[in-house]
Amino acid sequence: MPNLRAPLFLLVLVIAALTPSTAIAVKDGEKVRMEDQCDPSDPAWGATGGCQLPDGTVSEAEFRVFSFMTTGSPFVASVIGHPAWRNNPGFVVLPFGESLKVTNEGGRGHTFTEVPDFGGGRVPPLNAGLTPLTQCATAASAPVILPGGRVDFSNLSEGVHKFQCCLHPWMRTVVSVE
Ligand SMILES: [Cu+2]
Repeated sequence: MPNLRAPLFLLVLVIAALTPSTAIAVKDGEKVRMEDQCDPSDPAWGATGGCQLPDGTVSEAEFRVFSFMTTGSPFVASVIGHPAWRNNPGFVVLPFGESLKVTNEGGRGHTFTEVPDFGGGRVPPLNAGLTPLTQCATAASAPVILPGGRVDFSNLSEGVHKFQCCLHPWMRTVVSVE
């Protein structure tokens, strides 16, 4: 069998080199989009501000199933909520000195909060066993970015920064400032 190690290694290098330009869709300089797919025709979203998307398809009941909130569903000791609730992309390489622009393109409120390590947010049923983070505890420490809202992080130090949503703690982005 031919030794594929060297060609595979080269392929990985090529993919790694291409990743920043292909994985990060930049619109008006934005780097991360917070997304969801709430269905605006479902009144169940109403209690906490409603759903402001024109065309989302996920009912609140479907969201609950993915978030292990349904009564009687088996508890799963990992935090994997509804996959449509996500930060896109989940990994960003940011040149030092460039600002990190984040937009909420979903129909629900989200936070984009820097944390020392990923953990639980401030909605206990969505934490799936994660310990709530103090950084997420209040609206003052982790303000909600409403649908259509933007936040801009400048002067990020070199190194790895972890950001998550304090409402949906599986919405995560790692920013590597280089
Ligand atoms: Cu969120």
